[in-house]
Amino acid sequence: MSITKEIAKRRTFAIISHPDAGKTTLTEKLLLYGGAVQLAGSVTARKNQRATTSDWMELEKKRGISISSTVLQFDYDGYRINLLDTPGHKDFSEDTYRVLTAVDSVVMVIDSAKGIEPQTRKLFEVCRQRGVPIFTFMNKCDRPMKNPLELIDELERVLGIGAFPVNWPIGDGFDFRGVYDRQSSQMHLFERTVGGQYRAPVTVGGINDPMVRGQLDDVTFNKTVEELEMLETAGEVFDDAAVQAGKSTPVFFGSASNNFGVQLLLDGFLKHSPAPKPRVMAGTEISPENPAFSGFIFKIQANMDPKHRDRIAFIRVCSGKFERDMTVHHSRSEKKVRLSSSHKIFGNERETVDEAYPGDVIGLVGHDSFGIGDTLTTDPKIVYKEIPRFTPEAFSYLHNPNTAKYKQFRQGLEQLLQEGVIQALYLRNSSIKTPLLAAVGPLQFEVVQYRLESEYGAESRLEAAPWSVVRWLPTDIKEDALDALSLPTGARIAYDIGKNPVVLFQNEWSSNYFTETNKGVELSALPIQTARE
Ligand SMILES: Nc1nc2c(ncn2[C@@H]2O[C@H](COP(=O)(O)OP(=O)(O)OP(=O)(O)O)[C@@H](O)[C@H]2O)c(=O)[nH]1
Ligand SMILES: [Mg+2]
Repeated sequence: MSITKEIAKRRTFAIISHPDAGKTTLTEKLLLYGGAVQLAGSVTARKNQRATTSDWMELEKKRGISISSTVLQFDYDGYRINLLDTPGHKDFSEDTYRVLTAVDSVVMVIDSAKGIEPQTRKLFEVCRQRGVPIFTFMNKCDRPMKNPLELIDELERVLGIGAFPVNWPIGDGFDFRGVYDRQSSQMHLFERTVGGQYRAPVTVGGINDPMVRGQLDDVTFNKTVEELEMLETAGEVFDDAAVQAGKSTPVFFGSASNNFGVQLLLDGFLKHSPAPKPRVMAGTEISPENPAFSGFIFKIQANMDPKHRDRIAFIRVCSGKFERDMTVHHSRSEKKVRLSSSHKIFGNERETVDEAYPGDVIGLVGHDSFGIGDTLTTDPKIVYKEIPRFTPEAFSYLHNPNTAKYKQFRQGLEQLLQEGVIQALYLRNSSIKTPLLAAVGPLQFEVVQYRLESEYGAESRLEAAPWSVVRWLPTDIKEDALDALSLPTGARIAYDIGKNPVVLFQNEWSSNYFTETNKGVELSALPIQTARE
């Protein structure tokens, strides 16, 4: 098959939203309908029920929330799908935002009882800035929900985007019966299955089909017909170009836990979502058909398989063809490396892969020098600069209470830092050996401690550090200029992982005071992206 055909069949997308809207549940159901699992697991798996493929980490199962993004590659209906489930909690947003750099479109999940929640709104903004096409799934229609017309209006009003309902809910809450597909003018009435483990049996028919009519009470039927008429009079048409440009979102209604509307979402999404497009690199476009292989690492995860205890670097292929054993240029080390251990990833399962094409996410094992953001390519002129970094807002020292386990502690922490689970800062002129951890949110500390213990057998103790604000100093500032700075009480100079100097402040006020007393020294609230030598 030609590379053009291979590219055309790739669909690489992330599922995003505010916590608890049902991303992981929907992911599992897409796997069920996509034929990648035979029996759907559940996020809150009880006895004799399996857990979801996506939330495979121990802590995720325990807490019932997603902590880390998951890659799932599978084939369905002629497509090769690379699906990425993301955590919704804002403390893990670094991971989620990195994933957004690696996908070509997103499915935004909304809890129909709640409408657009704050984290969804933030993620939406990032997608809009990147021009990523957005598909919307209005989930949990099996619960008392907001009026669907209001939900559509909310999308348009709050997000300032066009919204086109592709299907429409029939009833809601306990009386939620299914959805009306506006493209084929067919009613899809579903039956619930125990625990939603299997596909929901469905009856499909026209709106006046006696079989369909016989299954609906008058109130539900009349309400649906009325709403559909209102939509028709509004006269909006599905605008593919607007969807591709991220200016309009196709909206699907359903219930992930009950499997209602999942098939329609999957098929509708595949039909209208984009295949991999050119990537912009320093102002020039790199087409996926470019003969040079290129891609960038957007995620690193260690210990995914307790049997192997190794680390996987996830790379998104952007151009050319990947072949196992090929030799590529590694941007960070500027060295040539041979990629011999490449894998197709499905949750925490892996399988050797011999070739991959633009859009694919593959896992590379055995390269300790690979870091998040690195480019791998056969054309050293290609260097992607995609990965965003975040300003930490929580700071803590991490102590090792057990000197006998010093090695495990050091090793584990080093590994987790390389994964980007958390950031670290190094205080200037300090004799303290305890690392200062810097997080976007405090749940990250918990994950570090839990993983140190479960994956490296190392205990740890947190001690709150007195700062809450970090600001970057100009990168070209000299060491003696650092000595000359006038620091407010409690402020300290430190270095980030790229050796860029920062100032830690107790509060915003203190940082403003610094700006007034150190005229000409500009502080940046955003991390400096490049490393200083
Ligand atoms: N009633 C109802 N509950 C649902 C539905 N879909 C998901 N849930 C429940 O909502 C809760 C959260 O679901 P998850 O799939 O873990 O949500 P998530 O968006 O992945 O959450 P995070 O990854 O932690 O942000 C779970 O208890 C699900 O069983 C649905 O269609 N109806
Ligand atoms: Mg989840």
